Amino acid sequence: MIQKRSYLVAAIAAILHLLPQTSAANNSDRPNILFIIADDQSPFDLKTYDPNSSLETPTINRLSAEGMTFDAAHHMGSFSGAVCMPSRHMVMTGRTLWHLPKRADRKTKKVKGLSDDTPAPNNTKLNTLDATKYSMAAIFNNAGYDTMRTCKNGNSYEAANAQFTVRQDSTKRGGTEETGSAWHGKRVLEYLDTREASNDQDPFLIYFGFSHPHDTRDGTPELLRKYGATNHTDPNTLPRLNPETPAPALQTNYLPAHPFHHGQPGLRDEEKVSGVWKNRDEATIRNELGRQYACSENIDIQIDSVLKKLEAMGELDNTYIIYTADHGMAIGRHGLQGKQNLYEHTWRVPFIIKGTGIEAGALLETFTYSTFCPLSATSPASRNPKQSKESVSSPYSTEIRKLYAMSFSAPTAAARNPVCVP
Ligand SMILES: [Ca+2]
Repeated sequence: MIQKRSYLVAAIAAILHLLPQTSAANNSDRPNILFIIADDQSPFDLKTYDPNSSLETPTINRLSAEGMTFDAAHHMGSFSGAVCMPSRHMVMTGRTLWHLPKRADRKTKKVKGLSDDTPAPNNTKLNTLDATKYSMAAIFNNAGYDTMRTCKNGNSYEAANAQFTVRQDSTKRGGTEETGSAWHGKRVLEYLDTREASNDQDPFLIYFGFSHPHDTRDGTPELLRKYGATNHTDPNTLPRLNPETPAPALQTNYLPAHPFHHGQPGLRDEEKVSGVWKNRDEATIRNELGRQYACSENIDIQIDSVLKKLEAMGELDNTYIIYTADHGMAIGRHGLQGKQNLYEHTWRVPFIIKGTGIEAGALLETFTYSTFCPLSATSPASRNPKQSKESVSSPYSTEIRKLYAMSFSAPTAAARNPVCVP
């Protein structure tokens, strides 16, 4: 299953080392960061990763053409069916799955008597972490950045989320401007308007998160029409495909059922997603793909609005833009529906970065995990001393590890736990 190798970790380091460090630059020289994260999106939905996809995302395509596309970014799996949770912890901390703060330590309070410098392999109380110091927004705050976040609520790392100085979180999975992705886009635009009005010259980190295309995939009427889909709500009937507006074709790896049980009886994503439930027939899957694409194109539209605003402000060229998702998604591939499996469509993620010093159109086949590295905010040592030589994807690593491991809570679908790659 895993064939890509981490030959090019050093290349990531080279990209990041192009960026100015805190002590050497004044605010006007320091780049802004726009970190965009979708919820539940397979990279193969995007033309960037599958040219045969019918999803139209011209803005994301342009980011890829003008920036660097990672062709083998993965999330590390999960200890439970809530894949979002560990993924977003990893994003917020730069830590691997093995070093995430355990459930009891997800608050800012540290475990008594346990040092942040205690090496993780010998630390039986894995893993304390002070989110007020060692999480994304905290690091950027301490480096003099203004930090803003919009995203869904829940299934995330609350102590880290709380470090953003401006926060507009709400779960928006509806099919209107107010209830869907446009809501998140408007929060970012408002924030930029405020900065513009006050002539704020501090660099910014914006965490631009979306609640879609995670189900329920209620697209806007016009985008649903475009992708031949309806917001199907009746579990007792199947959606009807409109022959005049074809829904997306089934994927080449679609199956009407998984060849063996996926390992988690009653799993929500495989049995309870509105519009799909346990159905795996062609009409259901193609309709759901149409809904997924409608939601994803809406995300692309919101990103375009924000990039246009940055351009109008004269900030676009000084902004690093990262596009990713917390994990992938099946939607019929291999007869599965959810994110709790270890196929490439699900544990790979889109990962694109654009900005000064990054070669346009570059493709990086590096095997990496999509942890977000704090560009320019501070030194890696002060960022997180425990992690600096342990992360397989760390751009600061000086050597490539010979063993990768990832996990899932059940022998779901494709592989057993753990998967090791020599
Ligand atoms: Ca998710």
